[in-house]
Amino acid sequence: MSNRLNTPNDLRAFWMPFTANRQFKKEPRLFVGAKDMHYTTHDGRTVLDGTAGLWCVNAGHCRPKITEAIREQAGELDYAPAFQLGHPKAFELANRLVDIAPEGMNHVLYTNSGSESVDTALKVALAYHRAKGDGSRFRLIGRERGYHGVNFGGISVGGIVSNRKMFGTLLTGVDHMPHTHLPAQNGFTRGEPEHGGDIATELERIVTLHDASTIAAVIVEPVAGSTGVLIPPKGYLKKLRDICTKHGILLIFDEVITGFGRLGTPFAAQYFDVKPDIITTAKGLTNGVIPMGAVFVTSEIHDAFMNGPEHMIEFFHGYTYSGNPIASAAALGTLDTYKEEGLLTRAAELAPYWEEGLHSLRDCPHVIDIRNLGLIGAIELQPIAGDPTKRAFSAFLKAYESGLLIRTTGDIIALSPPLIITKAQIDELFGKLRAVLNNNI
Ligand code: PXG
Repeated sequence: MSNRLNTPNDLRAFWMPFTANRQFKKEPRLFVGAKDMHYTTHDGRTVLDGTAGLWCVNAGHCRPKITEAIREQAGELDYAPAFQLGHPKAFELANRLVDIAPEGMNHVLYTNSGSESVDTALKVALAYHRAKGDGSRFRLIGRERGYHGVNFGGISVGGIVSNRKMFGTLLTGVDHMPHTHLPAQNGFTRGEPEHGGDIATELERIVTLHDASTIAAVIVEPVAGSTGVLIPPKGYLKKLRDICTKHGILLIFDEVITGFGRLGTPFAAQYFDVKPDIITTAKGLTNGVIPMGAVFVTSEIHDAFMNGPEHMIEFFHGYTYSGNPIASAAALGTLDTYKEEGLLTRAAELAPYWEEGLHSLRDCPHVIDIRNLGLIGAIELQPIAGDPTKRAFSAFLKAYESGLLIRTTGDIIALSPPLIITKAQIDELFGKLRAVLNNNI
């Protein structure tokens, strides 16, 4: 036996993100290893990953191509300045990304996270209008229940109250469209809901209120994830596109969770056949292994900046780690893995089986709704009266004890397994979840 200490002996210093810190530190849950579909816990148990980490490990864990790419790059070129200098892999990666992106999304800016991708996209949108001499377009429109990360731009356009209310005035000039969740009409829908497509016309009302000439961009998640999985009603995204086009407003799809195969196409824009002007990504770009994000823009947007003296910086924005060599290598290894194993389209094959398994839980206690699309699933539970979130958190703890990783938000269980999951593992996942839901939560 090695002497390696798998359990840190003091948990106080690390203030953990989006975590019930006091509960966790009383009953720690640590992962010390992972392979393919499974984690290993500090007490030596195996846990089936029903969430791809945090919606990011799309190719499964510790995949050899990715590990090897990182190892090699670390020994060859560890860091190259990101401003006024470059290195080959950042360019190679951008070309590979453009190849799988919706047609016309020909340029990529790099970031280190989804939150940075969102703030980058909002800044590109504002600066684009200004570069075109249309600087009166300063407003940004988000949506209720939207999640766009935790930086100030993202929480301003975001619509999750607890992520906003503690943080002052946020960005000014922001408005929100209504969310699309209609549980009474659309309960237990398989795939895209029938009702609610017309909610998109609320954007017309907002445009009328503020006047189109003041609005720079609309940002939405094509499928809202963090709020508890809201699938867009049929026709909704197409209507948003039409309204934005009509009024010269940029449409941003935040594809931080839908990007890289989650719906069975490389991006949700392709799944819904709706073309945004900007796409934000992160997570699956490097399989979650190294922090990295990418923002895709059309040639029209990019080209609007390419004027003025050639020695001048065209866009005053970027990060020390934009296109970092090790992150770029990890992303290339990830894209190789996705390609070799057909992972960017695999969710399309598995989706019907996934849907069947998920909806078979309808008869379990406290289940008030089930929703799904691609390899995403959500089970909404009836909250305990006067004690919201407790029932789902209890399900999370019981699932973890039983060897299954799920995510919960409010009283909603969200599922998004690695895209390598097998049918047998789908059965195992829903079998374990059924036992949890039946276990007095
Ligand atoms: N946009 C969207 C649509 C996201 O889902 C972000 C931006 C921010 O990404 P970063 O990399 O800054 O965290 C996200 C992140 C969950 C969960 O369980 C979702 C996210 C992060 C952590 C947990 O729903 N989404």
